Amino acid sequence: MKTARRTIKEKPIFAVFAISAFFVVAATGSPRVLASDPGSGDWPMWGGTPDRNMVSNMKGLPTEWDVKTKKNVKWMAELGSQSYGNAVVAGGMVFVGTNNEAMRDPKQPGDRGVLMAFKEETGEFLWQQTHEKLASGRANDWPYQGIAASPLVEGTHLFYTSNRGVVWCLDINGFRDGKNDGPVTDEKLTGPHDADVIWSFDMMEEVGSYPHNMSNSSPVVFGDLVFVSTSNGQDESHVHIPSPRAPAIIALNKNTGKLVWEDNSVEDRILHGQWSTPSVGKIGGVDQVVSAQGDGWVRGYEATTGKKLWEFDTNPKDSVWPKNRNEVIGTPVIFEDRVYIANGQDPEHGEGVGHLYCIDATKRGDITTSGRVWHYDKIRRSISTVSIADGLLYIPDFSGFLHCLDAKTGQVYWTHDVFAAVWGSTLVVDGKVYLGDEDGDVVILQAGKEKKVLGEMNMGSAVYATPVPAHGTLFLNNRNQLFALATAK
Ligand SMILES: [Ca+2]
Ligand SMILES: [Ca+2]
Repeated sequence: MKTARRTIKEKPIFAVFAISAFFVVAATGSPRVLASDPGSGDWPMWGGTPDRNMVSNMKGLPTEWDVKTKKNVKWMAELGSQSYGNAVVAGGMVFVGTNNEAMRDPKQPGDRGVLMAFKEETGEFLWQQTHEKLASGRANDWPYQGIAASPLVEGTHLFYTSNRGVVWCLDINGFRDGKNDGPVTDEKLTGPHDADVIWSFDMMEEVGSYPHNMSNSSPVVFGDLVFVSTSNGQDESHVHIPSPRAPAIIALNKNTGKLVWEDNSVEDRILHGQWSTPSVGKIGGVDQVVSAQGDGWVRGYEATTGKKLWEFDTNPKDSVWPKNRNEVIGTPVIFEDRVYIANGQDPEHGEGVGHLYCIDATKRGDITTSGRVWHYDKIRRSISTVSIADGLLYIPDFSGFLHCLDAKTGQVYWTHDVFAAVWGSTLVVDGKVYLGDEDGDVVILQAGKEKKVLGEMNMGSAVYATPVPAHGTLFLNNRNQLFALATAK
């Protein structure tokens, strides 16, 4: 195996999962339609929309800024020391996961996972929810990793997965609306900066999940259901699976938090952990939830019933874990009846070979062969999520190469080396591709078949997140700060 070109700092993985994007196109020669744009100016979930394609119709986002001189920096808010959750924007607020090293409340001290809410316009801190670490330690809840999932906001409700493997539904207005929303009304902390809980679902308790190192799934909603991966995995021996009967994916009623369906097709074949995050979209006329799981397979389910429709193995049959058989950490992207997904490994495992696929998800059963539209093996291990815009697909790999391919054929047009590990994913907006890296650089390239670098800015510390566009502002967190970037008027 090739020696790592980049220094992989000491930290496990999980967090990323929340980090990626996409776009699209157009049917029939009509003007381009970016079907994956949220359409509201908000960015209410990981990926912006349930198909997780990180593309946006927004115009006028900044293409240059300087975090030192504050040029085009609208505001900056301090986060904890490690921030793997990706920001989302909705209801005039920005929500992001981090740890408790920027402690906002002395009554809630020590290492915790923290979800913070800020005012979108000013960066004013509004409220937080914190979670102590699990007593089982790094086996299930790695120190200082904080909240590693991206929240999802629908109306006034916010959903996310905590470091303790609990799915939470909160009121985005907290107690600032003067009302304790239920059914849960017995919160211990009810001040203006505390979270108002609506319901919670403990995946370790309720479905027996044993998260490997961290729970990180970013929820997605369809109808009355909210879907998450359980992160069920191996224990610290990296051999034993304590909970082989726990599901890989669950569907909860979004109003009550009650379990509606679950699936465990993986059983005892988990290679390591399960850190991918599900997507939802209409494929071949059927509303599907698509989930990449711990055996390196991707599975599609009928969203409302949980009926398994298809499954696809992302590894060559002769591959061997962990040498060249991979897990899947990036998020599946759904675009025009196809599913796009790359595989890779925990960053702690370093670099290695990877695979990127375009899958025809209208097929049924084991579609590893029948559903393979194309396969690209020039990618290295990747934990990123593709973006698709104007017929082109963009995806970085963990070795730091950004690949631009024809989305229909898999033909490669160009690659670009950012010379640092990439945990996040691309955002395609206004004819440009934005991508951050572990050295803290954000590169902006021209979208299109010809490679052209437009600029590069450094954020002051590692960027594991993916840029998020909302109302003309670009929100981006580095390891410990959240920036709102906008062209000064
Ligand atoms: Ca409330
Ligand atoms: Ca409440």
